[in-house]
Amino acid sequence: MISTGTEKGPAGPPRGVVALVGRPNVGKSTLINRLLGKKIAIVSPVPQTTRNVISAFWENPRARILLLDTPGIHRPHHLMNRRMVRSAFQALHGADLIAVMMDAQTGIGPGDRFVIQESARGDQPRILLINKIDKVRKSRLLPLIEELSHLGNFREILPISALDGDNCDRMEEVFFRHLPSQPVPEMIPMPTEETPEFQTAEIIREKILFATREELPHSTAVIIEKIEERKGITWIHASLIVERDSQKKIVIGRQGQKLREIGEAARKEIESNLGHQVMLKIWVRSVPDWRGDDRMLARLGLPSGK
Ligand SMILES: Nc1nc2c(ncn2[C@@H]2O[C@H](COP(=O)(O)OP(=O)(O)OP(=O)(O)O)[C@@H](O)[C@H]2O)c(=O)[nH]1
Ligand SMILES: [Mg+2]
Repeated sequence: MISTGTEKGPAGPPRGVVALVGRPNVGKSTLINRLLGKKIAIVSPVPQTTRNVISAFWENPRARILLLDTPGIHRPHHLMNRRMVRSAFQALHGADLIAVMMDAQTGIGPGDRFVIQESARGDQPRILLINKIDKVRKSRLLPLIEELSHLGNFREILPISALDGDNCDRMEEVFFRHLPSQPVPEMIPMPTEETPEFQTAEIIREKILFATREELPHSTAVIIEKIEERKGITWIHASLIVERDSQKKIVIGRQGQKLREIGEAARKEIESNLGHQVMLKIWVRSVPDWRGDDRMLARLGLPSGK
């Protein structure tokens, strides 16, 4: 555990925890990467891409903000999904400022209403980010903002595009305005993204999400068994977990082609992050119902409990 500051003292610059929450696929991870200016969270067109709360300090001269990216809030059908959603709620309830995000293109659905309602349980300030405005006409956006202004009692509503950066510079100001100006005595979990195992597993998982379709993205997980340095080369041994042998065949592909594609794409990105040669070995294992398996979920960094 680390502390974002327990010291007493004169009012300082704004500091605190900002949680980004919303339905799956609205663009939370895209935004956190943009704000930090580097990739800390994987992004894909597949809903439920993010499975863990991912945190990173957003340092700048005017504020010290811990940004939390969270799993998309959805109706869970597996123990894994229940834990994902619970961790998103924990992040939300522990935050000093809640940024609810929705997708301008899809408009307000029952999932958004649920998130808005749940985010209002505490007394923290909340802002609403309407994302993907690059995809909608102004004539559709204005009535949407009007409708939302009656819905959630938000301090501010900000239309943005996390993809092309439109209006994202204004977000800094919005965060500064609504964060407490006193140090916040808040204990938060150690940022998960800092471990090389987590980062590496996520990069591999991202490549799987792009290389597979239908049920497979949701039925796969990646576990890093070992990372070792030998003569200037990083050796990574990873297990790619699927649920059934039939899925094993798909992810390996004809003559191993699909798995080679996934491994190659992941290795290139890991090499570019590390700045040196990487050897990546991936074994595919089938673990029936791993999404309901307590030990597996613990290895994947999901919180314990029902
Ligand atoms: N056009 C457009 N697409 C966007 C924007 N922001 C995100 N996307 C796309 O939306 C998809 C989902 O983005 P993510 O950042 O993974 O969404 P998320 O909310 O983190 O999703 P989960 O992790 O599943 O909860 C990706 O294909 C992104 O490229 C945006 O501003 N405009
Ligand atoms: Mg995400």
